[in-house]
Amino acid sequence: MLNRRSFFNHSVTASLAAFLGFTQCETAVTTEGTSAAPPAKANPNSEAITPAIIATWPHKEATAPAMEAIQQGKSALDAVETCARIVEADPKDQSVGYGGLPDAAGDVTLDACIMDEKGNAGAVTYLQHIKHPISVARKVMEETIHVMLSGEGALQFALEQGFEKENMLTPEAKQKWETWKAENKGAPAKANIDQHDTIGVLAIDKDGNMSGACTTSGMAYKVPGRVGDSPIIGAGLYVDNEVGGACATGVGELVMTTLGSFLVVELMRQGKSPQEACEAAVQRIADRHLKEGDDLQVGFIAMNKKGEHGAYSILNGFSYTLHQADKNDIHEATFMMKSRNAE
Ligand code: SD4
Repeated sequence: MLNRRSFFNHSVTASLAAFLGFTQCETAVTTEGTSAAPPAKANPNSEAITPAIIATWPHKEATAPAMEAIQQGKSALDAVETCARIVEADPKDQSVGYGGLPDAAGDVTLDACIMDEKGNAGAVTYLQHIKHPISVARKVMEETIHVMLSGEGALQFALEQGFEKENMLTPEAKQKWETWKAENKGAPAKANIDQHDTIGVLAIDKDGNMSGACTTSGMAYKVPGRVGDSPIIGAGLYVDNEVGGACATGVGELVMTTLGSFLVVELMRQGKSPQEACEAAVQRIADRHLKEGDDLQVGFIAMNKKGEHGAYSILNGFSYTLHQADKNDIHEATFMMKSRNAE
């Protein structure tokens, strides 16, 4: 397997890296040939920071072990991976990993991405048969020169890395898909508010460093081949260790076309609070994409380097989990308008 080290030890390293503009890696090569990434910038506020984890949707069962990992000295990157893996393995969560609802053809295809405190990123899209796409995404980040692998290539890479091929379609998910097929006569699913439960998670560790992860089985009964926002760096997830991070959930098409999570982080960089930044990003989506009568959901969570957080969605019903200062609680996000389906 060609990894960052072997690639950059190759004789064409300098010229190719310059040609391709690999800013992520070019400063990482030492004379010994090791591939240490540049150190994360020291966090000026680290003394004031307590570790924190924020995740989309009610996932206390996942944020608790992730916080435990941080308290034991693990990094924010380890914590977000821990959190995402717990949800990926849960067959009851029908929007993530094992147990996720399939596409229109009955195939469970998974999307995930991860970002560390140095700005490195890894992603997989349209990955089948692997229970932990978030860990494959991390391997892409750490073991290859690439950011994203897709489909069959991603699967082959995962198998080479020692991941096992498994069936991701649970009997419950299969049953739902069969009912959908019978009722919809094969028509593509409409994106509505019931089909979202993607986990996006951000963490601040004891050193004050931030990382993030996002993992999903995507929109239920999607057109085969469809990839959503969740594995797209800047759309489903973005982390800048100097500013903060953001994650998205909901109708991926709306998030991808506004690069929603990047937008939230850039708005925080410009001085907005995490809450103001989430609200402005939702407003941008509404201005650009929403038509009268649309009932489409997008929710953002954000956290800045000070550990301040925000959450906001288009429609009511979006919630998030915040684990901070010994409290691990679920909160309802504020929203722009009520769903037409709301009681
Ligand atoms: C997607 N954003 O694939 C994801 C869907 C989602 O819970 O949030 N599902 O569009």
